[in-house]
Amino acid sequence: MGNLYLTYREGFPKDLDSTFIENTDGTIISYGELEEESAKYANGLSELGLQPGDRVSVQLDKSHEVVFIYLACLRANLIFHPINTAYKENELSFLLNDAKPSVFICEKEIYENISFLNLEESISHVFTLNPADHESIQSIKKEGDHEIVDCSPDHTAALLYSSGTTGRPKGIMLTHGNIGSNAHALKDAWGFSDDDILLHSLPIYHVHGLFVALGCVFLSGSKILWTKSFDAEQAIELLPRCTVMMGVPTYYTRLVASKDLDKSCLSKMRLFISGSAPLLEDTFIQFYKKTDHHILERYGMTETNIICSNPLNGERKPETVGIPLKDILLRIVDDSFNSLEIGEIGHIQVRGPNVFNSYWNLPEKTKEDFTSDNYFNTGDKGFVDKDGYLSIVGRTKDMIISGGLNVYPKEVESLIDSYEEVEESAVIGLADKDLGESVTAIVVLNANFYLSEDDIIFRLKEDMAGFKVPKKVIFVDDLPRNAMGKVQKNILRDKYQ
Ligand code: MLC
Ligand code: AMP
Repeated sequence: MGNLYLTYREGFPKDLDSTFIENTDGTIISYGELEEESAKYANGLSELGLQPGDRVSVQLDKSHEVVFIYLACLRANLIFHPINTAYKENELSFLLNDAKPSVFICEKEIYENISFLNLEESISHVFTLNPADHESIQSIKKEGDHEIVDCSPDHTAALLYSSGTTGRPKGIMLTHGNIGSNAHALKDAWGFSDDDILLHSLPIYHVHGLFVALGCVFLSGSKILWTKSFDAEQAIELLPRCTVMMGVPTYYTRLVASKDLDKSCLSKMRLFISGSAPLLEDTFIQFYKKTDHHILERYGMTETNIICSNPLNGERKPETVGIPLKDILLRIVDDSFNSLEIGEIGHIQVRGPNVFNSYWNLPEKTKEDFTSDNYFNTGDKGFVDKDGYLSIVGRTKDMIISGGLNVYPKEVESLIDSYEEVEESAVIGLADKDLGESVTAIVVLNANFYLSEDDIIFRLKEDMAGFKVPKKVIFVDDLPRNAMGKVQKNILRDKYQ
């Protein structure tokens, strides 16, 4: 059987009373509860009439209950579709119209305003999570054993969206095999055991918090200290009880900036892992000075899960993301896809059991992103050194990573350009100490029109998730263009840095 739930369950501790999650209010969720609750939800979802392959879309604040629902979907071979809680109506509406879920579980505010979402087809079952609500997902739970649905490793387990250069989000279908094989590779690479206690402060609607972190824990039967979000002071209070932490680079820059971080609170810690965005050498060095720990940096993406990692034992080189994980092939190629030598910069392509098979309903786009010998074009550029360590030096995709979240300039530009006062705009990322890159809009106004920075930010916040909204707006008379008429963003970046 290729069902990912069974893969995970092999790692659960023998004693199912062992703690899986400890919440900050002290409540404990055991592995036994995880089994039982996920079975109850799976029974309930099946009784609603859902069939393997149907989507369950979830836009909920972080809670252990969402993990139960994720595992329930795996058990019943339904496709789990987590949605960023920051998404506004327009963004949510696009995703739901595209994914066409049979079940949508959301916060009460969205539930009560579902009619504003302009759904092309109504969703059969919409629930909240709060047991006090009339339509709570908790009400569908059914006691009793649940027979895990047989499926192949090629069945889709999860649908995660990432935007693209066109600004239109693409659904990425990750299979039971993709997620399971990567979880095994990571558990081994990072030496997870049932002695581990992971500080889990990441959101669980992305690969990092959902598959990377939870996968290592499930497969090793280890324990999680679970926080709603990342707060450096809270993390410093919890770290004395932890052995491993995972985070985006912003978590580490915030920890380094805190006067309370020192070696005395890290007596049990064995490993700090960073990913989702570049970790600056300065952060790596400052963190080591304060903690005696070399942060382990790794590289991944939604389409591929984790590709490369610095070693657990061995040299962790700053500004590299290490070597490919077990069974993953990586190559650096030129524009004509010829393989390049050590040290030469080119496009990063990957192949392996971790790589997704196709985009949701976008066969042409899938074809475009894979080579004839089935390597996936990551859209990242880099080189490999003599020891096989990969360094990422840029991207061919126009994308900004702010605090570990991707922002696609095209999406922000399209919205700004839709304002009648605006002639055109260019959105760029500028280096930022806290967020890595900070979204910045360069705007040309139409003659005789006026709009302030605050006006633009205020309007954008109405229609898009806050993390995409520029932190700064700069007004100019025109945008620099090359001979082909393309806006030269490198000139803008150099000028405004
Ligand atoms: C929140 N805000 C951000 C932001 N996060 N702005 C820019 N970039 C971000 N990442 C804005 C909000 O809109 C809000 O704006 C204000 O900041 C306060 O919100 P908050 O939620 O209180 O912010 P904060 O707690 O400081 O969050 C920052 C953060 C968080 C870095 C802790 O974004 C985070 O946890 N990021 C991790 C994302 C992640 O898991 N990425 C993994 C992707 S998977 P206002 O104006 O309304 O006040 C992947 C694959 C792989 O990439 O390799 O792992
Ligand atoms: P996402 O699609 O949200 O999963 O983002 C994946 C992208 O994040 C990759 O294609 C890289 O551009 C970037 N990324 C992830 N990890 C790292 C890292 N350690 N260093 C640099 N970039 C990274």
